[in-house]
Amino acid sequence: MYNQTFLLSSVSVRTEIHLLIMLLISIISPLMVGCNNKLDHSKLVFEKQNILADSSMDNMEWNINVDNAWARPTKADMMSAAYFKLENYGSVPDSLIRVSSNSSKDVQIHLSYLNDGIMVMEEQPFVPIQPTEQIFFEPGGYHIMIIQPINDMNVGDSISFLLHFNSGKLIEKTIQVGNPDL
Ligand SMILES: [Cu+2]
Repeated sequence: MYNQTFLLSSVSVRTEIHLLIMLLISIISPLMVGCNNKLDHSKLVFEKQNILADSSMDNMEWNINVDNAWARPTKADMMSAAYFKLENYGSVPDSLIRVSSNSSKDVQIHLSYLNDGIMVMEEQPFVPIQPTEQIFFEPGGYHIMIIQPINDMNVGDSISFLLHFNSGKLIEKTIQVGNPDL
């Protein structure tokens, strides 16, 4: 009888312990899952913030502008030139590597300079531009050579150019024919 009672109580104690463990597990499990979810969620938020930070940094870092653009009037098939100020407002260096236009069969980046008192010009494979730097494309210096315009370029006309940079960035710029300062 004593033994039986002991056994019974022992069983009941074990059952209680078992139930207690089950109860604890049932309480802890959702907490653990909740905790994991929270970790995953904050990780996702962190990754998302990083992506946002990266893309906003990209925008902040690369910021090159074309201002004061104009092109010299000419007749179809007669060479002309386009001028502008290139300015790097961003924090990364880049290089202008090509300029194209559907208004001319060929467009080249040139540099004019004095050689033994004679003005010569040479095609440039690229024009590097550092952060905060301004590069003036102007008569007697860098210019965009419009080799063979398809149509007459009259004052007031506009020509669309595409500036290709080494970074892969492109600037599309519509340039007015005629110097606004003249
Ligand atoms: Cu030239």
